[in-house]
Amino acid sequence: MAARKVIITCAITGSVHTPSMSPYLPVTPDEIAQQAIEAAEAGAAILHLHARNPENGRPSADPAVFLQFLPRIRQATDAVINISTGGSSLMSLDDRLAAALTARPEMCSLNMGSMNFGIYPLAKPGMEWQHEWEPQLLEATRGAIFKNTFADIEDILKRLGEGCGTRFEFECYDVGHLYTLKHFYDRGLVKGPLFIQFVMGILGGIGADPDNLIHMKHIADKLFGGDYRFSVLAAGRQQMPLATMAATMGGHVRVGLEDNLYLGRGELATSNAEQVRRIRNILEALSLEIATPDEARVMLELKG
Ligand code: KMH
Ligand code: ZN
Repeated sequence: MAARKVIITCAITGSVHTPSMSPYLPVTPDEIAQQAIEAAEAGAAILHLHARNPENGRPSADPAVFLQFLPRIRQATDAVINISTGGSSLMSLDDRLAAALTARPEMCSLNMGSMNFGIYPLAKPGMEWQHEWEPQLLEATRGAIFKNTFADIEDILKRLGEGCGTRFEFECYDVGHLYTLKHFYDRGLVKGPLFIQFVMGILGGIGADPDNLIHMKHIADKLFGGDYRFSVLAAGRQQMPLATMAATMGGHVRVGLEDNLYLGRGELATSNAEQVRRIRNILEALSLEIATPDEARVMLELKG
């Protein structure tokens, strides 16, 4: 029997971490392109991308900034491009969709519910900030809602799914989000095979705990039967343990500096590729094979 292939997604920069937290967080278009290309060379089949203001590293939704790195990545790799529609909890929905509507990628993230998204505890006492916006942004998440209403989700499905042929990384931060996804599946607005990202360890969502992963998969099996694939991202230090567990349960994995700045306890990852190599080594040690971008396209029925 052919070996099962595991899809590695790498989330390159995100909008959670800030430049003062790690000198290795890519922020300029050059840095984002270079780290994305290296992550693909290391084995990432899917690159999940956000942009940042090149001047100060603040999360940006500006399509012009995305267009400074997307063509370089597309030219240098055949990785699946996945553009965030989550942006950050402080951006409007129109802003969050602008880059994806311009670039019309094969894949976009789609966040399956409104929630608190607390990153303010990342501001540790005594931290030295390079930019005033960093502590201000973290503090603002204390009073913000990450808004993804039923209407917002339907809007994204219509504009990007129907309009551009984009398929989705369905980001499910709790069990209830699986039922929301099932609602859209039953209405025929989303089609299998679904690619469900179990997002674990965000303050406001389900905890990064093995029991929760087992439960999420159990409910997804019940709701979607064989018509879905799952991947796991765990924020912070549970990133590698839960990714490993996901792969041994038949799933796929997401790593990257968007989700965790570290390689191990007290050791900053010096690049996204370093995390990709780490999970790849673990998977290969378990006799699991890594999916190429084209194999991921077949498994997830992407437009290519
Ligand atoms: N930052 C992650 C926890 C998105 O970009 O749409 C979730 C995420 C959301 O990747
Ligand atoms: Zn993201």
